[in-house]
Amino acid sequence: MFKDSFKYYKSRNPPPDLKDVVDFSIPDLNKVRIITTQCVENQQGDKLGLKPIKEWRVYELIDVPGLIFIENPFTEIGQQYWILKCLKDYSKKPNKLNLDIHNVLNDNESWWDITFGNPEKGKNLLSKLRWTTLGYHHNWDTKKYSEDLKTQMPLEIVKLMDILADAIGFQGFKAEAAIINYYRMNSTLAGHTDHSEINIDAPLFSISFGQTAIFLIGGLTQEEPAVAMYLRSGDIVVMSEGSRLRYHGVPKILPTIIKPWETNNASESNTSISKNVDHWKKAKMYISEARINMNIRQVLKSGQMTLY
Ligand SMILES: O=C(O)CCC(=O)C(=O)O
Repeated sequence: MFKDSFKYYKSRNPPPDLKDVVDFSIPDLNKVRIITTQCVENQQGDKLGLKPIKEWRVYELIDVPGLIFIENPFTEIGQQYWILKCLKDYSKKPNKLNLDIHNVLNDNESWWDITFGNPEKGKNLLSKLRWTTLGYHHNWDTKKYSEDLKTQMPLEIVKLMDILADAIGFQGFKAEAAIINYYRMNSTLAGHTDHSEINIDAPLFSISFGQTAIFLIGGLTQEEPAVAMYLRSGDIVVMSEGSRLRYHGVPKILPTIIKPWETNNASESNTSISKNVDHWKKAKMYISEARINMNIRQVLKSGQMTLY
C-alpha cells in the first residue's frame, strides 16, 4: 500500500534501506527503458540553461507506463538561473504564497527582500516559505481553478516547457499553471493525485532543484504499492498517459553529495545567462539545506481559451 511505503521511507529510526530506490543515474534496464528524444535543437535552450538535447538521457519506468524521467538536462548556470527565479521572482506578487494568510509581509514587501535584506524581520522567514502558485492559481481548498484566480505565467517557464515537451513528443503542451514547492530537510509531501486540471490527457512536468528527494509513485488508488526513485537537482519527472493520475508523494529529503549547481570557470564563460554574484551567494546558502520543485501543468484542453 502507498501509505506503508511512505511510512517506511519517511522513518528516521530505523532509517530505511535504500536498496530498492530506482536510481536513474545508474539505469537498470530491467526497470527502465531508454526513450529517444526528438532532437530539434532550439536556440532558446541555451538562454534557458539547457544542455543540447542530443546530450539528454531520457527513460520510462517499465512498471509505470507514461512515467518519463529526464536526467538533469540543465547546465550549472542553468540550475542557478532557475533556483534564483524560484527564490527571488516566483515568490513575489502577483503570485500567491502560503505566507499570504499569515500577513507577515506587507503589500510592498517580498519574501526574498525581507529574508535576505532585513535581519530582524527576516529572521524566521527563510524556512516559512512552502509554496507559491503561478498562472491559474491552485486552490488548495476547493481544488478547482478559476478565471478570477489567474495571473500571467512567466514567459521563461512557457518557453522552457515548449522545449521540454517538444523534445519528448508532447508538442502543443501549454504551461498554464505552476506550483513551486519549497522543502526543508525535514519536509515531506503526502501522497495525492493531481486531478484539478480539465485536461488530464496533457502531461504534468515536475522539475527538482537542490537537495535529493525520494519520490514515490503508486497506483490509481492508495491500496496499490509504490515505486521509490531518487530525484536529484535538475531531474525532471513527466507524469503522462497511464501515470498522470497516479498517487505520488515525497516521504524524504536526503542531503546531496553531488551539487550540479556549482560552476567551474569554463561553464561560467560558456553561457548566455548572466548572474548577480551577491544574489547567487544567498540562493546557494538557501539551497544547501532545501529542495525546490517546479510543478507545471496544462489546465485547458487544446483550443480552449478559458475555463468556462
Ligand atoms: O516535489 C515533488 O517532487 C512533487 C510535487 C507534487 O507532487 C505536487 O506539487 O503536486
